[in-house]
Amino acid sequence: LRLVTELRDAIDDRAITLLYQPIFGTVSRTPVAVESLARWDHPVRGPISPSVFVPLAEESGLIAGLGLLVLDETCRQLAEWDRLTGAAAPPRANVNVSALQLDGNLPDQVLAALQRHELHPSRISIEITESALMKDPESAQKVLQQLRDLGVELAIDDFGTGYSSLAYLRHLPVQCLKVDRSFVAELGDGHGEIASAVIALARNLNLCTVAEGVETAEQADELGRLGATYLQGFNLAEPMTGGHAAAWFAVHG
Ligand code: G
Ligand code: G
Ligand code: MN
Ligand code: NA
Repeated sequence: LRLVTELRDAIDDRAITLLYQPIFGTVSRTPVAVESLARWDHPVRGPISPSVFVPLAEESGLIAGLGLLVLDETCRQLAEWDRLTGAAAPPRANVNVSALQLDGNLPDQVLAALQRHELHPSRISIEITESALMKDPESAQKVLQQLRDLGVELAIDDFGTGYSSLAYLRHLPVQCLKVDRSFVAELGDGHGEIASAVIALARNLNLCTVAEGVETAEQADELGRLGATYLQGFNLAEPMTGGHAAAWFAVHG
């Protein structure tokens, strides 16, 4: 209970910060996007993982505020990078949203954040977990279509770990599947079956793929052979602060 109060204060004080992990074109090996990842460095308890505080926020009614903070801060950071670097092809940002954010307010919130920071909607991609989509598929589909109509990209996170019907995929206005890192980890053990099947499925549906959790050069090479569109993982780049990312993109972008 005390942690909930502290989380509420942390959200109000913007003490929840974001790290940004680059996402690379598999063929070009150049960064094209980042995923924004929430962090809470508690003054006494130390770092608390989002796999702890996101569910806590969901249970305690704080997820709306946390979600707004993440959206606004990501857009603010994109606009700042644009001012600093003036890059011809500035990075896009993937934002994770919780199942509980997937309601009729989300499209307005995304649009407001984009407008506040004068960003084109194509700069943002919304990551939704497969399990969030399957909680209430009809209403999820409505919200996804509204987001898509705004011009933001949509990706299914942790793909393959939930239980979505494959047939249902065709009716969702998503552009990209994120191959769960558990399937990427298996590549090293000579078990590429699931990663291979997800990538092939995505290609047949004209969807792009982001392979997550790429930790070795061998995995990256194998994912290249399998035809993954994008790579993300510690082997290519770790999550970094917004300030560090500006310098990093100046060198690698
Ligand atoms: O960054 P890390 O591996 O610790 O993230 C753990 C989990 O928390 C992942 O499932 C990730 O998707 C989730 N997560 C990280 N940042 C956010 C966020 O801003 N919003 C939501 N809803 N989930 C997040
Ligand atoms: O569930 P989601 O895909 O949003 O989770 C993203 C999380 O994965 C981030 O919190 C990030 O810290 C973590 N991550 C990023 N790259 C790697 C990696 O190469 N290996 C592992 N184990 N985790 C990673
Ligand atoms: Mn994600
Ligand atoms: Na994921």
